[in-house]
Amino acid sequence: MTIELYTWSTPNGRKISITLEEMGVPYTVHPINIGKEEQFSPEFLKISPNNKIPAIVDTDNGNSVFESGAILMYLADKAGKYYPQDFAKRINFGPMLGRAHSFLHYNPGKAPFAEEWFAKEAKQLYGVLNTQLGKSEYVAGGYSIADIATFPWAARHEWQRIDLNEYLHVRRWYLAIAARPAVQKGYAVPGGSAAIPMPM
Ligand SMILES: N[C@@H](CCC(=O)N[C@@H](CS)C(=O)NCC(=O)O)C(=O)O
Repeated sequence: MTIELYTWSTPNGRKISITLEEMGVPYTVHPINIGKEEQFSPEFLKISPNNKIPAIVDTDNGNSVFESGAILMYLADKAGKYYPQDFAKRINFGPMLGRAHSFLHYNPGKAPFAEEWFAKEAKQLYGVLNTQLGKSEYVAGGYSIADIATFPWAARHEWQRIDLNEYLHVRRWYLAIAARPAVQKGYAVPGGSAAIPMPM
């Protein structure tokens, strides 16, 4: 399989480049600079009708897939790797943390109630993750797309005002994932040089 990957340096984009690196699947990167509104170009909208990265085209069959969760399931299903068999374990860490980035990181001071709300949501999510990782080495048993979907969000813990030293199981898991060469390579896509933030 060869994949055309449309992406940018965000948690949702990194989920897919990390997965492709882990699977050893060849892929071509098409950077879509969302800061310059390239996601609204007519060519990109044919692939990603909701004008969001990430999106892929599978050159084996011409299938295009958008929504990071759908792409992870598509790739894991096709490769027969990293797919947790227990459906209840297919979790999504992202959407609330995306709101936390909007209010806490990009627009601090504009909406104090929302900042407080999403900082609390972030703490709650890290608490849930910490409990799960206290029982299991990885999010869903063995290393899987559940870890890959969660990691790039956790990599922005500082933006979410989260101290990983307060979530020691998450910290242990985070350091183990961050040490994987495929994760380091995939994390740097499409820029080529982004380093994974390390907890103090
Ligand atoms: N639920 C979607 C969210 C994708 C998403 O929010 N992508 C952002 C970047 S992380 C984007 O492309 N934003 C540009 C826009 O909304 O115009 C997924 O998981 O793929």
